[in-house]
Amino acid sequence: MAATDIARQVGEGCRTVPLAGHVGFDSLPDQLVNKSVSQGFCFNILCVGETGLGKSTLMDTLFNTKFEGEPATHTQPGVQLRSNTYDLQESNVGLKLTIVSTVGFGDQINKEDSYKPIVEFIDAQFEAYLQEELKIRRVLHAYHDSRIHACLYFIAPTGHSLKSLDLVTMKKLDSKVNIIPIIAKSDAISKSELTKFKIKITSELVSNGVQIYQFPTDDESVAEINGTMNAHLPFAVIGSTEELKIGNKMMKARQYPWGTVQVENEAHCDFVKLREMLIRVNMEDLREQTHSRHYELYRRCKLEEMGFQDTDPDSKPFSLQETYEAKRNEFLGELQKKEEEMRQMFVQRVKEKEAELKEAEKELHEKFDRLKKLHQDEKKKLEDKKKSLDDEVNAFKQRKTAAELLQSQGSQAGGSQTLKRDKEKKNLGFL
Ligand SMILES: Nc1nc2c(ncn2[C@@H]2O[C@H](COP(=O)(O)OP(=O)(O)OP(=O)(O)O)[C@@H](O)[C@H]2O)c(=O)[nH]1
Ligand SMILES: [Mg+2]
Repeated sequence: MAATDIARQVGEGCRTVPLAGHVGFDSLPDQLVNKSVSQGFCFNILCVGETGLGKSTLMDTLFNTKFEGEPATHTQPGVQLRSNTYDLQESNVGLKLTIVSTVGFGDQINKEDSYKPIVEFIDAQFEAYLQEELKIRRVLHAYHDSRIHACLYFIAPTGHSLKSLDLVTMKKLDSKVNIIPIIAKSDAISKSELTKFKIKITSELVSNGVQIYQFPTDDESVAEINGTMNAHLPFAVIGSTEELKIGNKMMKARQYPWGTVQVENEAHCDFVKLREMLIRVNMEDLREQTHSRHYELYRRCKLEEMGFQDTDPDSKPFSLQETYEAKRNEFLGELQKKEEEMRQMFVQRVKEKEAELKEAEKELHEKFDRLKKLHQDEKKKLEDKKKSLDDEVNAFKQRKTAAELLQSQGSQAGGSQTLKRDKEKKNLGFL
């Protein structure tokens, strides 16, 4: 059968055929569920908030367990991120949960760069996934996906307004991660103040163009609950792992000298709303949004940065291979240009060095000539001196011979004449 015939059959003219009996492909969704359950799931939460705002306590309360983690000091020189992964099991569903928490956030005098380590961390997880995706032999099903699915942004319960650090950080993160803002330690704020605080926060987020995560309303089954919950954002939460007996039930609560706050009481705080929205209703949507929106954006920017395009300047489709070849040619051209430049530079250097050496040789010759002349002058002077000394020696020898002659004559003439000889010696310069 020709290829065009096949296309016609599966395309517009595709017939609906009634089945005569049960075939079994209605079990496909079950197969999918079984496969997913056996593979397990992963969910990664990032908690961003100032030191001591109750991040660890809230995570412990949410997952009903005690995760390890030391409280941070307020003396950190910069912001860091601490990541821990846990394997959790509920019924027959396994969940690989990663909790990443900021350490030292908001503790520095200069908070200008506080958002950077967080952005870098999120990007690093995207980059790791992209690298895995680009591998020739990729094993994405076994890959531990560390991309952040939800960012719980802890707002201090000031009852006033958002701090500039909060606005700047959320603005930098909103295109990279699903931000769910929460008012931490909301037991510190009165009911009427809380209502005003929520309105203030929402209006500040809108006026600064910060996009927070909206629970999806396109799926009918959850549209109503999600729509209602969107209106409750930011959730005001309280965390506690302490269980107190209230009535005849043990409940998570915080006890104060004046009374008790129940974490799971919706009249006291929005903890239950957060748990429902984050875990029970929208966990899959958060994972999905991370992949289809935030990761997709990162991937697109990264590939464009690397020079890949889907279309050429005339809007014609441009395949990956064409892009690769164009890039390769561009690279080879640049390499050749660089090589030529280096060759030219090398020739120029050699010429300069040659000129330098010639100059040095000339200087050496001049120095040699000067020294030679100096040496000749010196030699001449010494020869003159030697000659005058030779003359002196000769004159001395002559005088000596004359004196010896006189002496021998004197000894013959007798001692009377000694005086006279002495006188003559003196005249000759011997006495
Ligand atoms: N009043 C009140 N106190 C809370 C709440 N949640 C936690 N705390 C207390 O706040 C203190 C700090 O809580 P942590 O959970 O360690 O805070 P953290 O944000 O993890 O702190 P670091 O990891 O050190 O940045 C502890 O004493 C908690 O008991 C809350 O909702 N309300
Ligand atoms: Mg902590």
